[in-house]
Amino acid sequence: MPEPNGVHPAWLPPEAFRAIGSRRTLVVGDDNRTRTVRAEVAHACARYGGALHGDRDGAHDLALVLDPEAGTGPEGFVLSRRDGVTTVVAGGPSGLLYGLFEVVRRGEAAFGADLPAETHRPALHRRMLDHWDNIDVHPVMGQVERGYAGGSIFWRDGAPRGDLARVRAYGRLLAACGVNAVAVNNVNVHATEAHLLTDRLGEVAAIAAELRPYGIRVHLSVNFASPIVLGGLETADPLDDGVRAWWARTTERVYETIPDFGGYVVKADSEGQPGPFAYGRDHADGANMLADALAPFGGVVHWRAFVYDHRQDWRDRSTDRARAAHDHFAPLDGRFRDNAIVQVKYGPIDFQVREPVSPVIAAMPDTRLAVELQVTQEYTGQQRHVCYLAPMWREVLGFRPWGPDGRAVSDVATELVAVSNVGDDPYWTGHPLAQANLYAFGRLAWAPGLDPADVLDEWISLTFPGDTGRLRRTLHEIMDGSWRTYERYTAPLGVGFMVRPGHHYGPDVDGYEYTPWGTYHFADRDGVGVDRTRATGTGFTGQYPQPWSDVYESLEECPDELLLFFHHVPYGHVLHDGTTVIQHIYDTHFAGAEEAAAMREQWEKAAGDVPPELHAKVRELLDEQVRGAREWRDQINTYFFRKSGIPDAHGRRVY
Ligand code: BDP
Repeated sequence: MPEPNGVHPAWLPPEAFRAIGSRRTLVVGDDNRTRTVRAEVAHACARYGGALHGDRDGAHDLALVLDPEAGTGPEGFVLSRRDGVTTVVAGGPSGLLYGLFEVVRRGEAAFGADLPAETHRPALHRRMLDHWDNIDVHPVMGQVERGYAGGSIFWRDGAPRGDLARVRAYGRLLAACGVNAVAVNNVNVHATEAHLLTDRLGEVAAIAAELRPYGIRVHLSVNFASPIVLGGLETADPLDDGVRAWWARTTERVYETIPDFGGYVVKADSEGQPGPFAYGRDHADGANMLADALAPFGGVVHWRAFVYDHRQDWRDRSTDRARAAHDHFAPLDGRFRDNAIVQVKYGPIDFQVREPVSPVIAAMPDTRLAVELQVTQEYTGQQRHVCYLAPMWREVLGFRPWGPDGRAVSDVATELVAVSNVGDDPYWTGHPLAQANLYAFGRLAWAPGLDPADVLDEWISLTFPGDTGRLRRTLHEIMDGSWRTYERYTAPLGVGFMVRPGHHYGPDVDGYEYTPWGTYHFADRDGVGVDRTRATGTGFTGQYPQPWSDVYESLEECPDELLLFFHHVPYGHVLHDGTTVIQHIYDTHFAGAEEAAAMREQWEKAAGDVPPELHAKVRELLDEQVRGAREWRDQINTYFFRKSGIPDAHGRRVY
């Protein structure tokens, strides 16, 4: 498919289709996604000399067959190879599309040795990206809230961009990594954006029309106060008949315009957004009211559990932001409708580089849960630093809240959602290597057990098909460990934040320490960390089931990387590896900054393996990463040296 002008084809350059394009392919089926499959194959054949058939009797090398009897579910497919023919049989049209992209991923290997039938099905049934895009340029947050890849691909300066080819190219990229839902606008729904639900719905419909052929449904963030803001009602009380009727009518109109509309996303009673609390109602009342409006049309509401008091008294040590989501939501388990999905951030605080898995995930057995990740790197380098996040997500998805014999997070969640890192940047994601995070999100949502290094390999071979193996080695050296490198040079041992307030880029150890946001480290001359134990702290450890509740409570058993999340300890406290906390801080910060410098050196080897503009862009960003890592190192080390008075055991300069 042709790329919109000036846009990098990311993981679908024309060469990725060479293996298919040079063969004879049969495509059977007739619906919008099969037509997409056919168009993809035809385009590849036009380039590489292969042929597209519709006739089962003709000779072919690849058969892509839609067969409702296949028993694979709507998105699954069976892939096999026998007698010189590779076959994909899919039970539904989206399955055919995913089967095509699986063949693309395998390239020539899909046409080699025989392959016994393999059934592929997504582990998580909805794999969704939340765009925090605004229509207007927000005075503080800009066009895309926490967007580090330029403006929105949907809107510019208050109006639709009209670049629908780009939206379609985006849908194609998402389908190729398995994403099947997109919420198009910011969860903080400002005045202009609220209108997308009613008089500006046509703008959403236009996006939906481009994404539909790629099996992606469109969702909308809505303002809980819409009946007042848009409908002229006096209340938005979820139990009020007039309010319920307004939502029912409005939702009906949405489905008249977009029959396959996915549903609503709601951030309520959080960081200033309106919600049911104003009427003495709870989150289940609010979510169920919207769920009822959506149910007749098969829609769902994603109700975010990111609810906490952002105006807390920092002197009051009994309040704990980490507790908030569980305190609000766990008591409501069992009260949500089947089409109301509670969307929980992976950690209890806010997308930090290291947090324990949110206890809410284990606390709502009778509720459908979506786990929310942040692909946009708000707290992990803002797409100026290389930070390949798949290893972190793999840990989160594989975490077993009830211990080694219990289920994993990926078994408990029914969906995976992430804040998108895409914008109108030519490379889509600002940092060209941040594309790998977007790709990995989709792949892990499809198959949470995938090895992050293998996913990176997939992304590399799809994105740089000409590579002889040298670029792959370089990228693995740079990216495999980049999350841990980022962790090393930023806030230590799970304590989190220490970022500059507002924009959240770069270090400011005390930036949030005496503010109402609830993100504290409590460093003083004797020690650092947040006491969240039941014995002497906020009691947060009690929100976990066993064995984690006791593991986190115990100073001896608590994993080092989360020590300061759960405990306030003296600087001389000895970690499991025998180093003290203060020495660990110095060592990791020196190491992290050195690793960043090594990444920049390694990238030099890639000159000649990637287009020169891409090489130059990444080099420039790595320069910034090296600068940033040193700044973090120096501020963190100096801060803790001054607090503790304890010098570095190796005599390095820490002040
Ligand atoms: C925080 C972001 C803020 C978002 C909020 C959210 O700083 O911009 O509005 O998360 O998830 O991390 O709603």
